[in-house]
Amino acid sequence: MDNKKRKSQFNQICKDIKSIKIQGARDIAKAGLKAYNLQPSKSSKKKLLSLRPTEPMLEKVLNQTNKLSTQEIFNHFQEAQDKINQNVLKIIKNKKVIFTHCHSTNVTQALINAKKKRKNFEVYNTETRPLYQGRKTARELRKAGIKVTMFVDSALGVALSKEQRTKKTDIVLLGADALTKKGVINKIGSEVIARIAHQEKIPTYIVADSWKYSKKKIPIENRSLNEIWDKAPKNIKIRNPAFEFVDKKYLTGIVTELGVRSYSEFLKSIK
Ligand code: RUB
Repeated sequence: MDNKKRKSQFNQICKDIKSIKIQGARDIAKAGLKAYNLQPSKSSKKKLLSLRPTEPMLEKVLNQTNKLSTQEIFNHFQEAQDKINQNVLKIIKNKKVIFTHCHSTNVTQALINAKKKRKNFEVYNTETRPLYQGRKTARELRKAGIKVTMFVDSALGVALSKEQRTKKTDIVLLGADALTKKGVINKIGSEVIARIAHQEKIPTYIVADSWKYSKKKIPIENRSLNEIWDKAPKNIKIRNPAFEFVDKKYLTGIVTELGVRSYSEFLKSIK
């Protein structure tokens, strides 16, 4: 492939990551690596890391290109997912209603696997404004034959609360962009979900590849205001944080390729 073509493919991947056509930590890391291989340089790395600043797994992957081949890194993703799928089966044994948010490949693949293994459950999910990643989740799960009920984000209390007329949510499964010492970072809305679930005594688990762990301080990405209100009147302030921090105190545990652990046990196991 000539240089011009490589450059244009690199730019296209960057565009797709920025616009969230490619989204979710795992697919961002995979696509980022593919782009880096087209133009391996310091400036490519800098550019890729600037696209979605809340993605430590992308950084980890790019930092490992001198030690591991692309195939070995891709193998890790697949092997981790296979183990995660097995481990998720252990926690959703008799759970009937599973709640999830946004679109996480680690979560959706585990649910699709559970369906294949003939687990009987249905999923409640959020639409995930402003970019509606919940639709992607709903489509994928429905295609796999899983019953899905989608809620507007502001109805997540209804979806989680026992007192409401919906069926009781039995378990919450959330993905993660970053796993840190104090808790995790995931799509905006995750903290309030985990907090309500905690209050309602609904077990909440993070489902994630352990490569998302980082010791660094992770910045929270703020996205374009046009995603919320295109051509908004000038004197209205809008904020569009893409992610938020979820304190480990709200989490029942974390499911990674290393097993099902409490969050503190997980931290010990990756040290
Ligand atoms: C996606 C999101 C996902 C995590 C984990 O946010 O918050 O829960 O990235 O995803 P966005 P995965 O749509 O803004 O990228 O399990 O696919 O790694």
